[in-house]
Amino acid sequence: MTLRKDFLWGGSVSAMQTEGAVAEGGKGLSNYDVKPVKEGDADWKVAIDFYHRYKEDIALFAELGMNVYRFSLYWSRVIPDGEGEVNEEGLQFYENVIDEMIAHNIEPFLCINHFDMPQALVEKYGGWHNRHFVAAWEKLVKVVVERFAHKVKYWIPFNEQNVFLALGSDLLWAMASGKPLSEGDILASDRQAVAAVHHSHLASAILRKHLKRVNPQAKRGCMVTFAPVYPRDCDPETVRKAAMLEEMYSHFCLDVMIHGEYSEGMKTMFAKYGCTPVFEDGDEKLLKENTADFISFSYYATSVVSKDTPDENNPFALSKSLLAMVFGKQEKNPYLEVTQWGWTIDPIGIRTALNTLYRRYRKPLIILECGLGIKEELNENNTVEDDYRIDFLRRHIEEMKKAVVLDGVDLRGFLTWGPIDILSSQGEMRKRYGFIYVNRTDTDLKDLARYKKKSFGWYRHVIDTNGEEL
Ligand code: BGP
Repeated sequence: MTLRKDFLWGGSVSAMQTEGAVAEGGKGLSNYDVKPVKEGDADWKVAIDFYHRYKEDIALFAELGMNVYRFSLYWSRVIPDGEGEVNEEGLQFYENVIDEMIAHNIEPFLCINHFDMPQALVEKYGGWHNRHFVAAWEKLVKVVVERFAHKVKYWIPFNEQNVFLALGSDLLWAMASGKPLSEGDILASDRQAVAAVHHSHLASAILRKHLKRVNPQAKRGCMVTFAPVYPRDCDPETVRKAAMLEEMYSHFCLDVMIHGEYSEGMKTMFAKYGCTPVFEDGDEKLLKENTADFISFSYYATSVVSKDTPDENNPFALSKSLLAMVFGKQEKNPYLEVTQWGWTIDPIGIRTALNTLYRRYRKPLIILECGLGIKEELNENNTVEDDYRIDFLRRHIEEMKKAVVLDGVDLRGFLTWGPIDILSSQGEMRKRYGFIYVNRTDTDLKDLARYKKKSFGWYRHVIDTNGEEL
């Protein structure tokens, strides 16, 4: 048994990490345009200039053999103030990109929202904790679905929807409130975070409802980041804590997207901490009737918890601390190496993740992000000998295949993060994931020329052989 013949091989990106042209084509201001830039990092103004170079980039993706490309929209390019007039020029840009992909036999995979928000909405309503966002979202979704539902087969509403609950992180700044949360009242913040996540569930269901209406054949998915949590030792208390963290971090969200309701455990937790989400008339039905057909997820690293992991009595604090644990500030796993950014390198974890998700939900899965972010420079032959990337991906794909062939997981695709070098989520150009090198640094735009790395030929061969030859 091998991978399906129609297996999806490709790459994922987001609008703000690639497009640039932030003040062109009628685009409105987004929260990223006003986000303070850290000393030494890039800003989002040019990114990799995909807005002007999409034809060249899509031709390269086709040469790489990709049959799917996952991208997102800048909300403020489609509706500059978030809820008013539609910007036809912006919509047309996305239509051109979609048509270009189709012309190259690349399936467009659309993520409506990847952490960006029109700044006008942020200033008016604060963020996703405010239900006004749901109404504005419905307008965006109607426009996009009516325009693209017959061209785009794969749809997800949000990138890493479970991260909405990760209070205190930079991401929440971008997603849930639009500005740094005030220190202090944990419960108030939790209430906001739960409200934001609840509104994101309603928004997801709204997307699926409109897709069903316009093109019932469209694949209606959901997306989370999934990180297996390992107990540091076999003390039952540590094991319990690890399981609870995984529950709080990922399953609380997937339960709603797949079953259309919160688990009993979450309802009890919400009640205990005074965070029960507010349901209006029709919400329950909306969630129940518009669940996801497939689960997609990002996989980068795994984490370790010990009995001493703080805040054991406050599950919300626990889930927040998970992000920090995954991304570097955690207990070391003595069995694993870490990247330059301190993320564990754990190929076996991808098999564990696939099994956990498939056994619990029995839905088709798509790995939507995976990859190695590393500092790189062009050599004198205008390439990068990135054997470490080949090794990283080879080991992950081997374990992924075991999940399919030996464990029977229904996996439909594997997309790497950043098939071309792009800005990192924090706005760093020095953290590169691509098979294609982009000639710019954090602070010097240079000529933005594209060069193939060694891994380009390797990934092309993997795709050509449908993962048989790694
Ligand atoms: C995910 C996000 C992406 C992305 C990726 C890699 O969490 O979906 O936006 O950038 O992680 O993270 P980073 O860019 O920080 O290395």
